[in-house]
Amino acid sequence: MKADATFQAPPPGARPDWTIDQGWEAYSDAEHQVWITLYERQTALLPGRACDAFLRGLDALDLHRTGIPDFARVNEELSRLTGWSVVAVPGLVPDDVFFDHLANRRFPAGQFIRKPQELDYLQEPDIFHDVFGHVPMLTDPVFADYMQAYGKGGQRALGFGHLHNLARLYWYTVEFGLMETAAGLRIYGAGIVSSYSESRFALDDPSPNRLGFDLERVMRTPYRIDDFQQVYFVVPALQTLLDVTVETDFAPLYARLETASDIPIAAIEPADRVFTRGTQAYANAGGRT
Ligand code: HBI
Ligand code: FE
Repeated sequence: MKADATFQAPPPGARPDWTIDQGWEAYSDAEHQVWITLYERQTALLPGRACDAFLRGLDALDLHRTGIPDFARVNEELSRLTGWSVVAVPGLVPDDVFFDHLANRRFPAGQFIRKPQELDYLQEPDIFHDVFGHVPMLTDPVFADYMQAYGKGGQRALGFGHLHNLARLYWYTVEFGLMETAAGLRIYGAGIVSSYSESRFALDDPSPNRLGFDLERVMRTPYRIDDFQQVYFVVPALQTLLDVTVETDFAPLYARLETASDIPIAAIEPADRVFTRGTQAYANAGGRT
């Protein structure tokens, strides 16, 4: 059972809810410069690729200025728009702590920024991924409600011992989601919009499958954390995420998932709506290595 995860104490200096002070004054010029480099690379790429909600949020929060944003300033506007706030954490936090923050409309963001020599790939979410990638979407009222609903759902999933299934929903929507618009596919997932290479791969590369979003289907699909995704799921609108999360009774769904097998990562099922039948050439050639 994954339900009774052992209690993890916060690291020294962190509060019981794992938050820390951002310590904005202490960032070095070199750290601010990393933010500016990443910010300018992404914003040159994202018009016509990121969805309107993301681009509007980025604009509304003015995350640029002279480098790493000060959470106190971001929160003034963010809390006014949707009642969300950003809180600083040292890095990954335990699942129950993460969900408690989301359920209370607080987004835990890594306080540190990646090193200049690891601009493109890192293991733990840093402030650029968390703030540039996630926070603009939290200015959208529908997405804001979806994230809170996910936090509450995560708390229940822990109780059911089915977090591994619900985590796939987070992965294939909040982190790597695509949206269908009249102008074509657009990105809303934070893992994509914060990545220079995946912002292009996710939309343009012939390798990955791009399939219509279906909750149960997504929850049966494993994902990879070490390389570009082999499958992306496409929602018709952000409202779909909120509706499906609020309207689904997850208890019988988890009961069905007990016996349902996982779907191989690159498989296309008869019921899938296919936007792209990927070649899988990238993954078959060994991916990043
Ligand atoms: N902690 N800081 C941080 N960021 C996350 O995205 C995160 C986490 N802890 C747990 C966690 N995510 C997972 O529970 C979910 O994404 C499923
Ligand atoms: Fe993330």
